[in-house]
Amino acid sequence: MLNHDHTYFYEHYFCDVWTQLTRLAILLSIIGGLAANICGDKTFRISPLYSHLKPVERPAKELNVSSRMVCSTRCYNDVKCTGFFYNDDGRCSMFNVRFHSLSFVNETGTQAYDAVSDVPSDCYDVMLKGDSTSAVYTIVPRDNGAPINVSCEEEGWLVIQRRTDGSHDFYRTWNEYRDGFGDLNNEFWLGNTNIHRITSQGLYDLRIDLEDFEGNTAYAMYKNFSLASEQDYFRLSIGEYSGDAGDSLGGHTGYKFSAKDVDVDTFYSSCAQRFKGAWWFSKCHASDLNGQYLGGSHNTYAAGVVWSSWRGQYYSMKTSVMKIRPMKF
Ligand SMILES: [Ca+2]
Repeated sequence: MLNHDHTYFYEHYFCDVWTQLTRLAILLSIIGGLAANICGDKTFRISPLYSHLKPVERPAKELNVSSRMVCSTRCYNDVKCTGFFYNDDGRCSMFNVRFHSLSFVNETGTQAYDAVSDVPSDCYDVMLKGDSTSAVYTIVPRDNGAPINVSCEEEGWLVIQRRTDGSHDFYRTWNEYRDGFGDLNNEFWLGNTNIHRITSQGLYDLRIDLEDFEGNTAYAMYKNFSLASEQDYFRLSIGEYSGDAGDSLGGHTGYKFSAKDVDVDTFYSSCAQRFKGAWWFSKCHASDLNGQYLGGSHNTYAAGVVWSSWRGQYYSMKTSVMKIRPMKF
């Protein structure tokens, strides 16, 4: 998990000087008929996911500088710079794209500093802005489409599904799963289109937290989670598993999403109808966290809120939370 001990590196460089320069710039812009905002209110914070890593992609600019401060000043003064990587040996790598669209390799002594964006594109941005509490926030994905209200949890996690008490019916139609339903403060599905939009803007981890009725908990993590578009039936893509709940989702990668009125599974009849759920069914499933809320042990094979590698096919979870965050390398 992330280290909470360090304080965020938080800078407003030469703002007094820049405020005056900005006034001059705005004046010149007005005279010149330009609309450029030369001095924004750019601040940098440590990106906790990216320490001792460097991007594989080439930086927009790479400099040798005398200190981290000089590196941040150079990024601050560059309108396009959205963040930088500074290595203790003096290398300053400036980037014009958000870090979670990059791939990384290990490099000792490097730390990432992300420019805090005014409009968060996920809960990790919300956290970098300084809003660390679990609550509902409005984000705008980087496709600049419609804003989305999302439930954020600590450490930058964005919740895409939650079951807690069986208060909401999850036996729903394709369109309901596409658009999302439920209560963001309790039980809900965020919506396949929303999940597709968010996971299309970078590389994301998926974390699944489970709790049974005996008070035991377990989790599963997957690298590189994304959903395809509706044209491709929100096909599931996930990478490497880790955790202690066992891997009950890896076998579903590459499969399309099926709901009670859209059967695109590989079973001779409808898995969604048979088990009253909605999932990336094959013939049918090792997991179905959108199954019926049956409240613990039961007698119907594969029914319920299922994660078979942890509690088997005859057990329905008390709590299920599925959440995503920019990928930790
Ligand atoms: Ca079928």
